[in-house]
Amino acid sequence: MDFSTSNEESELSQAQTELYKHVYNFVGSMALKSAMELGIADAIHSHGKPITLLELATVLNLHPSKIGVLHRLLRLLTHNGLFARTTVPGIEGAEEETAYGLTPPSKLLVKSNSTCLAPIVKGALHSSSLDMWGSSKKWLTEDKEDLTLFESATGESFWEFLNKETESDTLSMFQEAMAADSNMFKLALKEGMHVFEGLTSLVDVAGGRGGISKLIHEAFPDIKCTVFDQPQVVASLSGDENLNFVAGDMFMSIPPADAVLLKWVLHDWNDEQSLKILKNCKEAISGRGKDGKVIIIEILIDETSDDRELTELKLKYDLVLLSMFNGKEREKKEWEELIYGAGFSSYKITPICGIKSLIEVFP
Ligand code: SAH
Ligand code: 2HI
Repeated sequence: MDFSTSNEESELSQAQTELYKHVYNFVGSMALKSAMELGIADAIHSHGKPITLLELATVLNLHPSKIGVLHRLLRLLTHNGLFARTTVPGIEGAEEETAYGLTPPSKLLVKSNSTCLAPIVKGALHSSSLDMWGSSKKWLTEDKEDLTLFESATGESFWEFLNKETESDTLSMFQEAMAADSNMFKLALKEGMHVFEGLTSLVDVAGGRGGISKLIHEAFPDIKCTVFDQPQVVASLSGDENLNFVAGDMFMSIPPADAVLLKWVLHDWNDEQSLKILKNCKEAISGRGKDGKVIIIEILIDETSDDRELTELKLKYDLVLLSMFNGKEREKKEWEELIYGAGFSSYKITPICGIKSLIEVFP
């Protein structure tokens, strides 16, 4: 009998493996979420060197019956590069033991580090980010225009949800995630200094708690920075002489300045809303004539220059923003349409931090 697999069979089983990889993508995300909640990266960091399974289980306060579970969780998380597996010498001449260390991505989970993205993991994988996906068929088949997937699933918009009295923890979670992302710009800002040179004032429109403005303020203490956001976000915040917080609605009007910064803002809004925001930005910088500018920090989808994995991440972001806000990540052509549509005359794109680009827009 011939047991060699036929072409048809091997194609079928390859297809099955390929499909299952997509099905179980979520397990990697959930294992990461568990690691973040347990504080595995913090424990390794405090230990100061790679930690053995038993030591880790002890400092994490795990029940002794769960040591095997921790081992299996770490087996996946080392396989996919989130943690590193090494060996340490055994105590008193005993055999060497397996130990777990940090890798570049898990160093970003250490809460005592100044660049920590744990708040992003927490928010992006929180039930308020995930549960709505169960309603996608209902959303796509119902005849309610403009409703977001989030609204279709919960009956309210994501902003309404965040701004409810009872959800102040969720609003904080969201704002902390945005601030954590902004903090990553420390190094990028140093390299992109020229963008801010010569400005006397800057408004950080929808700037949240002012994460990026604080960095700009440190680097350029003479620029008068204004963080402009919704009252419930900035009401309780205070800065100093050259860093102040102003409450308002960017769809109504934006305080005047030499330059406007929009970081991670336009992707929350559809084209019509984004045009309105950009036109208000143009008005805000009009006092400076041709020397004013709008600085946009956002994702640029670029399938020709980016590798497949980076594009995949950007396309995933696009669906996340679609589901939460009917927002979108944009390709160059779409950015151009918005920029010229709002009446600006030119723009310049520079890749900046991780997956984002910096787009300078001139009147
Ligand atoms: N730019 C910040 C925050 C991005 S999150 C950062 O990158 O860290 C988007 C922000 O838009 C939130 O802080 C939200 O409060 C703000 N926002 C939403 N609607 C707004 C409006 N109508 N006017 C001003 N800000 C608004
Ligand atoms: C916290 C963080 C995020 C979130 C929800 C949260 O939704 C994100 O980092 C993502 C997305 O996953 C996001 C990023 C920028 C933005 C909106 C959402 O303007 O509670």
